[in-house]
Amino acid sequence: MPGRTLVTLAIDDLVRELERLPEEGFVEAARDVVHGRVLAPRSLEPYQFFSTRHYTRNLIFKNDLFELLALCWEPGQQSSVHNHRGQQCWMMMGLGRLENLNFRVHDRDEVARTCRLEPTSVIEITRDQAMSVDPDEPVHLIRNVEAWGERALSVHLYSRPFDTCEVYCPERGIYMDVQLSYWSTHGRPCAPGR
Ligand code: 2CO
Ligand code: FE2
Repeated sequence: MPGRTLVTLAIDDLVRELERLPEEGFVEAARDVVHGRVLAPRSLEPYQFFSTRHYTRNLIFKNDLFELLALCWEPGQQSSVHNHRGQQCWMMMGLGRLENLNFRVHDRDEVARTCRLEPTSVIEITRDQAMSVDPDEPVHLIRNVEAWGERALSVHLYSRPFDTCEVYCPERGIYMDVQLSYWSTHGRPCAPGR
């Protein structure tokens, strides 16, 4: 949000700040927090796990109301096109920057599990420009543009937590449910040596 003074804080302080927010009005208050803060990169070191295979999902904190993850992206890595199960999603950068591509879903057939995707907007997420996923257009893809040649670490806030999502194949016009998993939780790898 232009014109706003950004406060730098460590990830633990962000967790504490979010934990203090009341359940009622959490979405509005969390959006203000996310757009008004810059994360101290060193505080994110315990959650930095990069893989050459795909981006990694690293759990920082979870309760009934929200979940906070660090996602680590090598240059060229990207997510699938996916949704968030109707939950809110905000993203802040800890390291580097990412590109967000939004899609509009047309002709969704819940029985055949088919739809058509229309690309709509592209948004760059930077350390001083966090992003809120638009609840009216929640299907998106995130990528770390290869030509940028820089690793990225993004912090994702979800409210409420979810552990499955829908993944869309634009070329085939289909979508499916996919289970989400963690690479590490609270700084400890889930399956060492993967
Ligand atoms: N939602 C994806 C995930 O949790 C990352 S894209 O940003 O929301 O893996
Ligand atoms: Fe997402």
